[in-house]
Amino acid sequence: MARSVQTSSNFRDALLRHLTYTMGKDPEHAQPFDWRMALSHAIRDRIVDTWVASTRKTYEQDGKRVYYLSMEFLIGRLLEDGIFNLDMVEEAKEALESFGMDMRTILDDEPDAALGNGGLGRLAACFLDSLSTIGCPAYGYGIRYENGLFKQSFVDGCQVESPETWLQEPHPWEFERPEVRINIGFGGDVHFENGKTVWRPAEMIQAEAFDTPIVGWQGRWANTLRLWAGRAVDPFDLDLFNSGDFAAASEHEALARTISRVLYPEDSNEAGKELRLKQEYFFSAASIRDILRRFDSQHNDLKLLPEKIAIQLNDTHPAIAGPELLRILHDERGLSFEEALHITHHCMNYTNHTLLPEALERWDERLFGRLLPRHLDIINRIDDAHYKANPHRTLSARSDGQVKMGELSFIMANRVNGVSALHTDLMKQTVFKELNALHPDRIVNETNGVTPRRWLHSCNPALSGLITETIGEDWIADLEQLEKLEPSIEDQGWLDRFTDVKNANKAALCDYVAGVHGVNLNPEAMFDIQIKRMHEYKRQHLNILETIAHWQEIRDNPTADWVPRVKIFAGKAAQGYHFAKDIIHLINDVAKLVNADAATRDVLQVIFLPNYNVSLAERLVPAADLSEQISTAGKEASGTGNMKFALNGAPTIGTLDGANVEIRDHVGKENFFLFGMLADEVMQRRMMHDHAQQAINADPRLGRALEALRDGTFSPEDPGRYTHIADNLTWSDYFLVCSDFTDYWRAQREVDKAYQDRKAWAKMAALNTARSGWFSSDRTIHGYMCDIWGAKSLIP
Ligand code: GL2
Repeated sequence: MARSVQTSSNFRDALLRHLTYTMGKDPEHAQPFDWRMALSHAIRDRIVDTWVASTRKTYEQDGKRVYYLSMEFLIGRLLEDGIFNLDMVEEAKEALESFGMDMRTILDDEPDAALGNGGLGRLAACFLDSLSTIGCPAYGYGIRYENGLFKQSFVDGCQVESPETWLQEPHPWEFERPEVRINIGFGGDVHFENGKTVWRPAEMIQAEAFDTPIVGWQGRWANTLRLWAGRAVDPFDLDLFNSGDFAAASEHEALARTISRVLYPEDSNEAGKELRLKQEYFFSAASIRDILRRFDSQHNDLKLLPEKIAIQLNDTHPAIAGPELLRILHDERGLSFEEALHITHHCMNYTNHTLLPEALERWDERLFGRLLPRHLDIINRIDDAHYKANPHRTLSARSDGQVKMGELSFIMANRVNGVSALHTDLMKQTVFKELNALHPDRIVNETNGVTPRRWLHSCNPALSGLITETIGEDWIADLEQLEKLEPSIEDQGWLDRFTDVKNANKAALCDYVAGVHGVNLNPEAMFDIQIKRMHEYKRQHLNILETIAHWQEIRDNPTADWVPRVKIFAGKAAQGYHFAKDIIHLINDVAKLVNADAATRDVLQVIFLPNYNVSLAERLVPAADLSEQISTAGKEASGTGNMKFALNGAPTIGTLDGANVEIRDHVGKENFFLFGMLADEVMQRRMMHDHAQQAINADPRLGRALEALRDGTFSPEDPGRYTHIADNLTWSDYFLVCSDFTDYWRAQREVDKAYQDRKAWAKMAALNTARSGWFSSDRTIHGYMCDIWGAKSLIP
């Protein structure tokens, strides 16, 4: 006891010291921003102690290091994460309160670091947390985008984008490393000189490192997230300046900075843009140089590389790291091509995150050759070597004038993994069918997971508290212990407390929505939530069509015993994805009409919350009653939102797609609302030319809902606004919204029925929590360490 009072007063001193000497403010005049910065620095100091010790230990033990290369790290806010991981919640709160400050206000002042689009980037952030919790020596490498994912707002129901500016205020978590600057070349030509191949780039951009420490649970280990920023090699031309051409004088700097300026906002969908390829090479090449420099500081035999390092390519975005490592080993370090290829192959691994054909990166070889002429030669040689061993044209990383990054990654990698059992199987059957036949042991599965620290302990403190009181706190780093909750679920008193937690979380969400958006939600209603990127394959339009049909039915019979629901949506659409933006507009228009309808508003409300990000997810997930995971089977590689909801006690309504399959296996089929076609049925159904019309003819509810889109019910001021959506669904419907509608409707009515029995529902919700322990990213990372990296924890 005495010790905790002591630490607490020490921490108060630390906070005051940073407020005074780091921020130069007196408590009397300090603003929330000043307090946040002071608190962040005080917390950071503690993290740095662990960080330094972890780095030292890695050098001493010469452990294998894991390098996670990713274009995206959707880390969100860091202060709350740091406080929770250091187990300093009470100390921080008390220290702030002693100055009359409220911790929630201070935590909410931090901008989200939105350096990612969605699941892929958030998975990378969960992995960093797990790597540090487990104590596996690891570095995340990525890009320090000045502008993260755009901010979304609505004007008359339409999505409007504005730049996200998280770096406008000082960012307290990073350490600039001006001594780590690496020149990265582009373009130019390739010469053969004195028996050696030499690439002379035409343009150089400098990559400067910024490090953020990532601390694991209980502050036992901390790894580094190293992000690269673009800088000019010669930032300023004094001659031009003196001659009066001020703009041209800084042009180099401006051009170099564009490389780390913005995150490309396409999710699962890449266009062959030159700047994107430059970004990919920029951060991959800087990372490879850095990895080799660290290796060289401890070793002098390159053959040891595969024993000492494992590189994970997060999708194909960093795939060029393979040819780059090979180039350095062969051209600069003098290894034979075969030896360089052998070493590279044993260091590289590749995670595939999507089977969508438009998302499998391909580059026009003229563009590629213009930017990276030597790499194109090397890819040809890699391809030739592979072809010699396995003469089969379709396996090539180059064909039809394109460089195919998926095939290249597969050929280069020692292990290739999918992100859920179904996705991995489909990978073997479809995109990598032939390559898998040649290398049958290369593909492995590592089903995704989420960090329980952020996605339960910190975002849902009331539930975390109840769990800890029931089974102790070891579950936080060993999530499968949640199964120990099962006996308590049989106890009505305990179940009532579980329900109280959910109700309190819903009430908090209602307060937030009322305060920020001026909309009063009915806290008694079922909170039915679909939050994720907007995409046709995720089928937000299936959800809103069913909502429309349900609304029509309620209007037909307003006095029936309807189960009140609040339908909550959130998610961003890529700027150029017009159809997805029209679906947002439609949902907002439906919300406007339905929420104003006196005949239905007590039992049905619809809301689309703007600017979905990690922080909003942290509010929504704990307050959900029902999780919507309704993608066309075979299209969602895994999903991770589905895991967060189940963990926080929201049963899923979903298709057998991605990790839903494994979630249902774990929570039990009686605790999951299944509907829809299976992946192979989807493929077959698509062969029928009139699948949509057949479905419409068979279900008058669907026909009526589509008719409401056509007749301008939701857009009387512009009656034709949604005709194209109705037409698309009637005449094309690639994602089979119509074909799955009737079964979705059936499953929704089953949900209604189940929700009416509140005790049974509470049990179902609690079983979802108790049985979701397997979906921890700690389990996933243990899988990578064992099956892919051969890496070990350095925490004793
Ligand atoms: C994604 C998949 O679409 C998603 O299903 C998966 O959960 C994540 C993480 O593995 O990866 N692939 C992809 O390109 N994005 C994803 O979110 N953007």
